[in-house]
Formats: sequence, C-alpha cells, structure tokens
Amino acid sequence: MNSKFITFEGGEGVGKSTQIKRLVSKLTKTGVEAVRTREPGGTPRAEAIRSFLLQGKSEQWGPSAEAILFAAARLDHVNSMIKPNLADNKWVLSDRFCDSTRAYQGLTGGVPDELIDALETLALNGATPDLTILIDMDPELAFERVRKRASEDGLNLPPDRYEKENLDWHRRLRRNFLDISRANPDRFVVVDGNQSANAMESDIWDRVKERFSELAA
Ligand code: Z5A
Repeated sequence: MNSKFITFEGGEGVGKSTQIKRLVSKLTKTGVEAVRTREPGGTPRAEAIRSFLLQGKSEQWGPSAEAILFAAARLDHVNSMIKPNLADNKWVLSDRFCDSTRAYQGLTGGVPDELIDALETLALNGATPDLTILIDMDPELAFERVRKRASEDGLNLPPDRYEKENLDWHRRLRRNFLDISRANPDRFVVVDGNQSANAMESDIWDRVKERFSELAA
C-alpha cells in the first residue's frame, strides 16, 4: 500500500491527540505501518523552536516573525522526518501542520496571505497532505476539556502563547479553520468534535476508509 500523509487540525482541546493515537493503532491493526508526529515539533531542532514559540518568547516579534519560525520548524520536520518516512512506505500522521499557520498566524493573526503562501511553498517542499481531518467544535466546550485535564493531572501551568487569547479570538479561529476546509474540499474532511471519543474514532475511520479505498479491500 502506498504511503499517505494525514494531518489533524482544529482548535485546542478538540481531541486531535486522542484521535491520532487511535487512528495509528487502527491502521497498525490493518497491517499499515504508521507513525505519529506533531507540530510545532517532530524533530529535535523543531522541538527547540516549539519551546521558544509556546513559551511566548517570540510574541514581541509579532505574528509574521512567528509564522516564519513555525515555517522554519516545519521545513526541518518535512525534510528530516516526514519525507524520509513516506519514502520508507510508512503512513505519517501529524498533529497539526500548515493549516494551523494559515488559521492562527494568517487568518486570525493578520499575517498577509502572500507571506503565508510563500512560507507554505518553502516549508512543505512538495509534502502536501493527502488528507486533512479538521475536528470542529465550540471552543468554550473544548476549553472545559482542557481545564478538566489540567485539574485531573494536578497541573497548574500558566496558559501558553495561544491559550491566553480570549474566547472571541478562538471563535474566529474556528470559523477560519472551517473556511480553509471549504477552500480545499478535496483534501479536508470535517468531523464533529462534540461527540464521544469512541463515536469520533469510528466516524474518522469511516472517512479514512472512504478516502483510501485500498484500506477497505
Ligand atoms: N500553532 C500555531 O499557532 N501555528 C502553527 O503553525 C502550529 C501550531 C503548527 C500547539 O499547541 C500550539 O501551537 C497551538 C497552535 C499553535 N496552540 N494552541 N492553543 P499544543 O500542541 O500544545 O496543543 P494543541 O494542539 O492545541 O493540543 P491539545 O490541547 O493537546 O488538544 P487536542 O490534542 O486537540 O486534544 P486531546 O489532548 O486529545 O484532548 C484534550 C482533553 O480532552 C484530554 O483530557 C482528553 O482526554 C479529553 N478528550 C478528548 N476527546 C474527548 C471527547 N471526545 N470527549 C470528551 N473528552 C475528550
């Protein structure tokens, strides 16, 4: 079976990490070799940029500089992790990818389309996802999940770079992700995040089998 590149997108707490793990495990049971990765990050150099970004150290430079940093991390991720695994015939599943830059820094953060387009061309280096799964839900409900996770984990961490934006900002972000999905109907499927993890898992599995008919064989 030919390798595939699948990305998961959406706001914080919608269930991307939970579902990506479940999809890797489903694919593995089907005999597909699948690897999970994330952005920003996925390689040691990109993880170093992740810490810098999410600790808010780049905020004072403005959203265009942040978009460039996300792209720098992505370029290393694509060239050192994503492409080699695809070339090795593995399926690569990434928790966030280029649509996060377009949604967060571009459409919501105000970075012009021309810069976002140029960074995308540079950083993807031809590695366009075969399928992008957008998990869509009301950010207020998603934040309740994040708060519950923090209290169950006994963590009292300060909010990261984007957690501290207000609810209106996150509602705009949600609309922008949906706009991106409508502009790329051949690549995106949109899944309702406001359902149980098991229901979402079977919804996603049905959509993946629909998209890659070789899995159903
Ligand atoms: N960012 C950017 O600005 N530009 C870019 O180009 C890129 C990223 C690539 C990375 O954050 C930040 O970087 C992100 C965008 C920005 N900022 N924000 N905000 P991250 O990687 O640290 O966090 P995240 O991507 O937002 O993930 P998350 O908080 O871990 O959420 P999630 O992966 O979508 O959800 P989860 O971990 O699977 O689930 C959250 C909790 O809900 C957890 O306790 C689960 O057990 C629970 N859960 C999961 N599913 C369900 C269901 N169905 N029902 C009930 N509870 C559930």
